[in-house]
Amino acid sequence: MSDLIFHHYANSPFSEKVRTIFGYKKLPWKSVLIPAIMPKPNLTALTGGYRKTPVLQIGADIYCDTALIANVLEQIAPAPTLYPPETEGVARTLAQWADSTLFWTVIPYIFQQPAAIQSILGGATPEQMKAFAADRAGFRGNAPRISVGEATGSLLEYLRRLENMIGNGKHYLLGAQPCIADFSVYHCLWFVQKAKEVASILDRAPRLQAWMARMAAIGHHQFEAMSGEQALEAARSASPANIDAAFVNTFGIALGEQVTIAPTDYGIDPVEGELVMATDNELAVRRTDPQAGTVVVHFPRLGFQLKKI
Ligand SMILES: N[C@@H](CCC(=O)N[C@@H](CS)C(=O)NCC(=O)O)C(=O)O
Repeated sequence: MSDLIFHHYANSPFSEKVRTIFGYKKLPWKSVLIPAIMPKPNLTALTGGYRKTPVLQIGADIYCDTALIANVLEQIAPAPTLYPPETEGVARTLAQWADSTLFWTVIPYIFQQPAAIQSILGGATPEQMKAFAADRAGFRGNAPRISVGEATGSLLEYLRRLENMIGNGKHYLLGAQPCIADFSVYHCLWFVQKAKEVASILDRAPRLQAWMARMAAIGHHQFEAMSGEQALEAARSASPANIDAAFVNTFGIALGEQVTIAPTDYGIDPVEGELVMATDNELAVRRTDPQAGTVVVHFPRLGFQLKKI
């Protein structure tokens, strides 16, 4: 199997979701550390403009967004599954809620409390803090803007609901084993835990804390460092995988047309290329880049907008 090349940084919650999935599935991976703010020249050479963290690369195939990355890892290593059949629909829907609503409750809860910012951006100089704030101001796009009071109240209510899902011998959110929803909720609360000064809110949910310890114990499995240049070389020297998937055309745009694909929520930088794939839950474009060569960049359908150029 080709290397699983993972572009991420340590303090990124969505990266922690995927690192923990590597751990759960015992998949070895290559770790490419990327900057937390723009510019990210090696990454955007691969993606064609998508800048969010993390991104998974397999040779000349580039997978954006952790909802899709989780699907890809499930195909590579079906056991243990992230989607037990009896709860797949509810698990995917709960994961989608956590990756959007819970995440955008946790972010203002942490970043509107100056003491907490210190422990997340610990060691950053005032200039770096300023650069981070300026980067994220542009990045936020359509993400909800809520006050710290609203965020605290919502988080308390969400913690009560999540706490209610664990217990009576049920060790994970939807059953005896973790599913995709566990990984999506976990990365959000992991970020709260890291913001030590405001993490005591989690003490209100002791069963959930025990669940967090079980999730943390999964670990990240084995990984080796790789440089951004080596990752570009891996893309250049590979060809994108053959695409053999039914075309689901809900847009009236044909395969082979030039299109852009962009997130609809935040970090909405579009990626331009030739539409080569549209399935029930995945879109992909082929593009050629001076540094990365010809790559296929894949996105989930949900949360992304396709436009004909
Ligand atoms: N829907 C995306 C969300 C990813 C996301 O919001 N990542 C954050 C970091 S955890 C990000 O991109 N922050 C800005 C950056 O890293 O440039 C996914 O599931 O991958």
